[in-house]
Amino acid sequence: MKIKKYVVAIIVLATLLLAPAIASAQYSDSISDSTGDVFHWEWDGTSYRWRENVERPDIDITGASISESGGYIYASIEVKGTIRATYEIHYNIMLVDEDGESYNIWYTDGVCYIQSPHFYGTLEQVSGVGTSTLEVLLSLEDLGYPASLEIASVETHDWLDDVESGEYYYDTAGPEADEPIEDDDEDDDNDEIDIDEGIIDDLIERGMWCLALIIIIPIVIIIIIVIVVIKVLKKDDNGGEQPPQQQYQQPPPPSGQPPKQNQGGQGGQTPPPPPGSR
Ligand SMILES: [Ca+2]
Repeated sequence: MKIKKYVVAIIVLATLLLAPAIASAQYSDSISDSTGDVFHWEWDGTSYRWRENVERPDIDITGASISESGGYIYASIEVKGTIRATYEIHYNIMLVDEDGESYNIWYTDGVCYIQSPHFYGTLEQVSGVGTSTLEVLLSLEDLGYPASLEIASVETHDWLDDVESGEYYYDTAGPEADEPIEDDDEDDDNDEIDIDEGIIDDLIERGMWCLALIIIIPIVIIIIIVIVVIKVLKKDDNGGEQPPQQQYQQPPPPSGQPPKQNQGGQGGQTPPPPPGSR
């Protein structure tokens, strides 16, 4: 019987020790993105323009994934072409934890960086240059042991030259990706977006506001005038009547006149009878 009790006690103890590991179950996340959907931004010194759906395979995101196992996070970014280690190109993946905290990881010129609430620095365990998938291994200890992580966004940049040349390529993916433009014009055959379209939209929006103000302002002015006129008319009606206290007020007696005697009061005196009447 004692042996059975010891076995039960060991099982209970082992269960208690393993409970945290069981509670922190493995998790993973992944996103996918279409190909041939790279943006192109261009500046010629006087105006700029976006082009959509441009071919740029080495930064054209096709997917990304993360998975947690054994105290590490494995993260990957997959592109249509090949991962390149050059300073012109950035590969970036943004993760968020259960509290909304961000973990930003980006790779450029052969170095992988991370910026998180708990850690800022470089990551050593990076591979995939020359293949289609960039792979990064992150320690949960460095990340502060978040309970879970999800992919917020994946972005890539290819700066053709320095900033002065005014040209770069850009791709985005993920639920919180910031699309540089939204082209709703289906008649735009060459997928070029001119800056004038934004100005026109802006003018239309401003025009609607102006129209609304043109309608609202006269109505407000008319309401104010009506209120003022009603108040003035009421004031005039009250001014034509004498105040009750002035209309019925007893005028003061003239100076030198004796005060009026009280008729029938005790203070009154009966005049004497004429002589011979007795
Ligand atoms: Ca893509």
